[in-house]
Amino acid sequence: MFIKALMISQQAQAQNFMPTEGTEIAGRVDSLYAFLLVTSAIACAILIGGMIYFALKYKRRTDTDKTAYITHNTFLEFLWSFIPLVIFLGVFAWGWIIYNDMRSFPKDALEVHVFGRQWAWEVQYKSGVTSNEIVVPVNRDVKIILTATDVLHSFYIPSFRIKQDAVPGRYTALWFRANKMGEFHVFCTEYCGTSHSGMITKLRVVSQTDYDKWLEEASNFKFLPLVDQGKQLFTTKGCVACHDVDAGTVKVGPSLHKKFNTQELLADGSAILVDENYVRESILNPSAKWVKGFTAAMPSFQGQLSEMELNALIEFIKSKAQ
Ligand code: HEC
Ligand SMILES: [Cu+2]
Repeated sequence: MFIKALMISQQAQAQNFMPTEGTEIAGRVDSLYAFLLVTSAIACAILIGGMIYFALKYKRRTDTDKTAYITHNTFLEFLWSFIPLVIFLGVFAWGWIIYNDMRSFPKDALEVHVFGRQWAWEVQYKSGVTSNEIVVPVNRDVKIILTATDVLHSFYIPSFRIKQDAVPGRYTALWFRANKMGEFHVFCTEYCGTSHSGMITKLRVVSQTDYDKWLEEASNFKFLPLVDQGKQLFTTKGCVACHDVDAGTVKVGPSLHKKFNTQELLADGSAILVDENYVRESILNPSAKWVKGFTAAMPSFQGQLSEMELNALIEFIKSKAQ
């Protein structure tokens, strides 16, 4: 049965029934899952099949037809209790072993910090590099240290079959060892507000050399022109979930395309020039002035952006004025 479960899990893989197995543990989770599926299917067939068979076989055919008077059968009852008990205990042990391996953190893992915020994942490397995608080397233990800056989020990599809550005010962690190169999805699986479904990040598994190269390039970030820094921040800080900058479309917040240096209509009927100070205030204290037709959906970024980052964001919004 174990072999069969394994075969089914491999077939499911081949037919894209399940997401790619990106780690060794993912394969073990799938085997257990396939085993549960197969034993459930067999139990279902025996139960429902047996019921239909006996219903037909012992159907009352004439008025005088009488069913034999049977109260119980100790041996049968023992069997149908004992066999499931053995299976359940087996499943428990099997699951426990996998779970234990998932939760035992390897020593010398590459540690990466990840913050959940409404509505983006922000990644911070030990070298100081921040990023909005997670890049890790293949065949290396990686430990993700999680926290959240506003509400509960949950960090989920379907291809690795691992998931962990990100809780404001404390650290949680998970680990994995990717054995396939490629791009994988990271989802938020704890409903966290309007754009929860857009809280998606890429996890890229690359070779050690590509990883070193990427890290070095990312380290040169502070030498990027302000506009380019702002552009990256606009994604990392999650602005992009609520603000369009290229097409003039309205998302949760107003489009910032061709917005700088124009007059903005406010909810109280007055108008204001969109200049550096207005943008700054909009970011740090969004409720100070409400744009007409919008709700107070924007979180305050007070304390979450350095002065340099603010400048970069403002320059980026400015660059979209043309
Ligand atoms: C949760 C959605 C959301 C996020 C995230 C968000 N904003 Fe906003 N933003 C809004 C909404 C809604 C408004 C309009 C209401 C108001 O004025 O507070 C707004 C207003 C603004 C304004 C004023 C725009 C205008 O037309 O006058 C600016 C500038 C701005 N946001 C910049 C940013 C930047 C920069 C970030 C990222 C650091 C950001 N926002 C993140 C929703 C968001
Ligand atoms: Cu979330």
